[in-house]
Amino acid sequence: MNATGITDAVRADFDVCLADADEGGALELAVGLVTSGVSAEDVLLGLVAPAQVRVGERWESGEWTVAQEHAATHVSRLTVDAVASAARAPVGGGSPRHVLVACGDGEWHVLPSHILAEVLRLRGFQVRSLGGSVSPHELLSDVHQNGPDVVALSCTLTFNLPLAHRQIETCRCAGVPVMTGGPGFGPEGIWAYALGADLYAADARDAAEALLRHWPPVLRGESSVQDGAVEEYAALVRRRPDLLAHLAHVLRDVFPGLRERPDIPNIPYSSGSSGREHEEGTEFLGRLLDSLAAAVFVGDERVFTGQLAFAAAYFSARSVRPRCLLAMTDALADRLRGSPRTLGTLSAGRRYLVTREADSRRPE
Ligand code: B12
Repeated sequence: MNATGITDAVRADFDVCLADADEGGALELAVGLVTSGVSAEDVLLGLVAPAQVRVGERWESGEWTVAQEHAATHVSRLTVDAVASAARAPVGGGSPRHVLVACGDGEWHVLPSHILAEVLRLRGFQVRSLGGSVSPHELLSDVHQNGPDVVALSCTLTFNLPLAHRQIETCRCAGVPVMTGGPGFGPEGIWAYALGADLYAADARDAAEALLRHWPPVLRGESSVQDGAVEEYAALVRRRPDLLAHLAHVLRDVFPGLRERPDIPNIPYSSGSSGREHEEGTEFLGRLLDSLAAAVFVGDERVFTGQLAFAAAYFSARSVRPRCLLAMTDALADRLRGSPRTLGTLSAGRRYLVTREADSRRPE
């Protein structure tokens, strides 16, 4: 039991509801906590949010299928809505504080921003929520139409950072400060500040408290993205189709066995894989390339090594030796000789993979 009154047993029961896609059970449990006096904020942040992290772990480890993850996330989404409406609306006082909540371009992890929006509403903010993958153009037109005091931008995936940069710049050019959050912005929001964000908060509670403390938010961020990095990033984006085709070719030679594995996205083959498998495989390789590009853009190799860590764990959990990732970094380095920042990032990726492989061979 912790200070919120949410016990480990309650958490375990909620996990079972998610595993069984038991909407009724989840709602009864979560709303029951609110009616018995636990704050809605504690239920959202102490029950639903950590349960979603466990959902991700079960998917990553291969224990759950994508369909199970979708069903569980749907139940969490319903729970967030029910908990928010079960809580008493705060009494509004003074002039309204307008927050526009949006997900980064390409970002479909909507639930984190949804939880943030509800927590801010519970704290008395007026919130307008735009949902998943908002383009800079859409964001700007909404900013102009609705005049928020601050934009709260959510990013879960690091490879979306260059796109988040465009949104941050767009809002700041319109004179509206940007608060950022989500694991995509790195440890303690390090990459958010590199992209010029004005504020960062680690979770929805910190976000509400920081805004209340520093109201009204002001423009104070400064982007440290370097021109040379933008040039190399742009080159990687331009060459993406060609690099993807090259990677698919290299990996086919190194790992012909991947074709026979229905449990992992098939690396795109010119023949032998269905359209769907081809699409998934291309997406998988594309994410690695996009992480490389994002790392170069932000100027931090950890954006790339973090994605390699995820990919290696994903393969290991499916009994595939992550050596194909090493083949990939080498193949890319071979093609990208004229790009010093990219080469430096690939070398860091290679070092990470070699160390990981050595560690995994070491007896416990
Ligand atoms: C549900 C889910 C999905 C759902 C999202 C549905 C939805 N409507 O949200 C779907 C199916 C769409 C999805 C897709 C993908 N996902 Co997913 N997903 C998840 C999962 C299981 C839960 C996400 C979540 O709700 N977290 C709970 C929230 C509450 O936590 P949170 O992010 O920490 O949010 C808090 C703070 O960060 C903060 N915060 C968040 N935003 C903001 C904004 C501001 C301004 C502030 C101040 C604070 C703030 O406040 C929140 C509340 O306190 C995670 C696992 C995980 N560890 O999170 C994987 C996870 C994020 N997904 C992952 C992956 C790989 C993908 C895909 C690439 C999978 C694929 N297609 O093969 C795609 C990418 C889609 C895309 N382009 O966006 C990986 C990412 C790993 C990585 N390094 O790349 C994860 C970590 C799973 C894993 N362990 O492997 N996913």
